[in-house]
Amino acid sequence: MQLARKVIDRQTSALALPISKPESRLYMSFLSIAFISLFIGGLMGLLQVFVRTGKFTLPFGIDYYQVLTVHGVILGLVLTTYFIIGFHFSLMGKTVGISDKQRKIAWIAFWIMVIGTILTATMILLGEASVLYTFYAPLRAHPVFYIGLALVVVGSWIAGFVNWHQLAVWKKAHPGEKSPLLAFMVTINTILWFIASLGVAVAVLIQFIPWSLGFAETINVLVSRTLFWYFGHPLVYFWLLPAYMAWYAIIPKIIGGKLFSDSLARMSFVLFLFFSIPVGFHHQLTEPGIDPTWKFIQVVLTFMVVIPSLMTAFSMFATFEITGRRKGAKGLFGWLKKLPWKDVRFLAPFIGMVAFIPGGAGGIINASHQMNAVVHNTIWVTGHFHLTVATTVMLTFFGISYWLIPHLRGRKLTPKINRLGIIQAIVWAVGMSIMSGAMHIQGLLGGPRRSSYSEYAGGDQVTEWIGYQMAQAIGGTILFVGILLMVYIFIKLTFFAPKGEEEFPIAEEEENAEATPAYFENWKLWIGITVVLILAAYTIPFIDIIQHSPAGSVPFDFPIGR
Ligand code: HAS
Repeated sequence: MQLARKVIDRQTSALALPISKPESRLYMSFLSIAFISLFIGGLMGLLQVFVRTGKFTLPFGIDYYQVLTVHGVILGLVLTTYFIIGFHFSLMGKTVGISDKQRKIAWIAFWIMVIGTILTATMILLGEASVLYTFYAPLRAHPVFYIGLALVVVGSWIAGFVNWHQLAVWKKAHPGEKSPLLAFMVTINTILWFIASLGVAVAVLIQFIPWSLGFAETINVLVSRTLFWYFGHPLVYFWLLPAYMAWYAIIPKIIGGKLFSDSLARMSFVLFLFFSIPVGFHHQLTEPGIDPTWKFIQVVLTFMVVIPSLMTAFSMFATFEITGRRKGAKGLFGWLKKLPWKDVRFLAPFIGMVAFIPGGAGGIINASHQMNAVVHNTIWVTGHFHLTVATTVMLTFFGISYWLIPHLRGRKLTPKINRLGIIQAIVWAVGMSIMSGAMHIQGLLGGPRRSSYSEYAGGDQVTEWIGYQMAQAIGGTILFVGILLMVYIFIKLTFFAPKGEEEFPIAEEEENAEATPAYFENWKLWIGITVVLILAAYTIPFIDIIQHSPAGSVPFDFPIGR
């Protein structure tokens, strides 16, 4: 059955809801924490690349791994989660609305997350939690570190529940209508987040907290890592999907085009929900204690999760070409000239898309069992995620900020800030190409990841790495300039840009678009299939892991003697 397209489509920007001042305050609070995190995390990154040249030592006895933990936690977990939740709320507020009660609960979510973040950050800064963002057992942190993380997750769940309620209220008021595309996408991403973070919540509550409090002497390392990666891989799609929301539903409007296909966009999000969770073993391909058959099954599922990204690439090319040709483009690639290269709202995410071509290809290499043996635990992997999350996702988030922040603040994106933004995006692309390129090559030469400067007792192979570490320092310094520019732009857009109205760009569907099939609203079906896939991929190997695990590990406290 097809849903009749009789109703006004909330997708269209002309009909989108206004955002009130109290709403803006809520959304901006999330975004502000994201930008503060960008500055702190970026500064830590700069220190790291300097240390790894071998020419710089951290002052005041600060430890490299403490700095690395701040960097990973604050950029990988704090910046992303706060930006995404702020963006999710803005999209929901714009398309389905938020009631006063829902907004109040959203504030509770915000404060729980802030308290959790402060607790976790304090422990890292006190040197009680130098366990990196993956907090792999048997490295042990102070219990407060884990409690803080648990609070961040709980806060994010509450935010997700509010989003679900927002959509439910809207659906009740609009019986028979399809949910607005962006609200549909936010709902998928919050469901994905909720199901995935159950894994890390179980690990933290049942394993890490009792163990770090001394109630349990040992920890089952393999179980904890398996639960972590059950969460850790969907986590990367929780980062990616908001970028895809902008690519599908916002970029077409910015370039003067239309949404290519509402159904294709929804389908790709549904596929992400299905396939992003039952694939965690591809992070554990070299881990002993997991039957290779199950690793193989999860690798096959990993290749399935590539498909929605390929659908997205297809959709973006189609949007660009159709829009360009409508504007009179001729020849095979003439449409490229018609894209708004001087509009930072487009250029920054576009560079992100281009970066995802090598970034995604790198992911496919990582997922291939034999090639994973070459790159696992090398700095190649660090290069991979600096292309994917730190370029594709971040540049798209920056692109979003150029219109979202002035829209929320009642200000304008001026031509001057636009120009500065273009410089920022180019600086980022140059810095990241140098840094991430050097990381990829050094990884292929065997350079390890998660490591401070070391000559490893002077092996020949190690001397090959030094030049690449120097290149990483050059790239990292250029990137830090990019961070300073971005923080400056954020402050300017928030407080000093001229008052005015900035558009919240939401693309409309093509006039003659096919109606979106009604089954897309069948949430029970999507969640049911997701659960079945997870159970199929995890039940037997998990029982196997528990039954055949070696003895648990006693804690390792770092720095030693802590
Ligand atoms: Fe990954 C490790 C596999 C995507 C992030 N990944 C990581 C880690 C992070 C991360 C943080 O299988 C490290 C975790 C740790 O600390 O240990 N990854 C994949 C695969 C994909 C993938 C198969 N990763 C991502 C994304 C991330 C991310 C997205 C963040 C946002 N990854 C792995 C594996 C490992 C791993 C293993 C473990 C390695 C190990 O051994 O430790 C896929 O989703 C990629 C599919 C993407 C594509 C690209 C499609 C291209 C598009 C752009 C189109 C461009 C246009 C513009 C339209 C197939 C959509 C062009 C226009 C022009 C005119 C040119």
